[in-house]
Amino acid sequence: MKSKPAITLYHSPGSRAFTAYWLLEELGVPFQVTNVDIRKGDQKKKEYLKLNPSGKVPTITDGKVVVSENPAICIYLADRYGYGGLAPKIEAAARGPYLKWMVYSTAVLDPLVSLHPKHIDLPGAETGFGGFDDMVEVLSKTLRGRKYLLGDKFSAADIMLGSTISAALRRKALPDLPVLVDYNGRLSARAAYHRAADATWPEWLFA
Ligand SMILES: N[C@@H](CCC(=O)N[C@@H](CS)C(=O)NCC(=O)O)C(=O)O
Repeated sequence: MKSKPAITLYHSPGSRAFTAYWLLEELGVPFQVTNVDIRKGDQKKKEYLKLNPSGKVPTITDGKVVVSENPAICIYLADRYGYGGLAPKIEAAARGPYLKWMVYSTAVLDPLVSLHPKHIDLPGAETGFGGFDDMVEVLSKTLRGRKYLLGDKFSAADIMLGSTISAALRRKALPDLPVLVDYNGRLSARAAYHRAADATWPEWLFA
């Protein structure tokens, strides 16, 4: 008899849970998916709030370990199942920028691409996440002439930051600059990205 995978991904179609799904596909570890339909309010049910009091997806459990917040999930999974591969080792020079981009993805990029399309552009110096144009400049400069965030080596930071860039480009929440479009093209050509997209992006979302 096959044993149940240790990892469960709490997931809703067409959501930020795509990021964790993509990483799990890249890592090639067995996992099971529990659907938490955010459009039906499942994320606010008592049982789920015990796992993630914020009432948001994704969350993962791995045995007794419970992790929510996408960058934390990515850091945890990549360290545990891809250490030295998708996660640079602690002593590697790449570990610093790796962690920086992980945090940047939801501390800076996510709020800016959520607010900018609503024409909410606060002065950069007044917020922790800074200005939209500065963020676009930082990303463009970083990715210019570079295959991935850390250079030639693809890492879990590309999954974390790249999935946010990918979704933002699709929603036209980021300008379609060649440097961003090309980067997104490299990421979305990956087989694991496709498997995650097929499993998690319903067609009605793009209708
Ligand atoms: N900061 C969270 C954001 C997660 C998030 O915004 N999830 C959305 C779906 S894309 C959600 O669960 N929304 C349902 C709700 O807030 O009721 C992370 O990085 O994991």
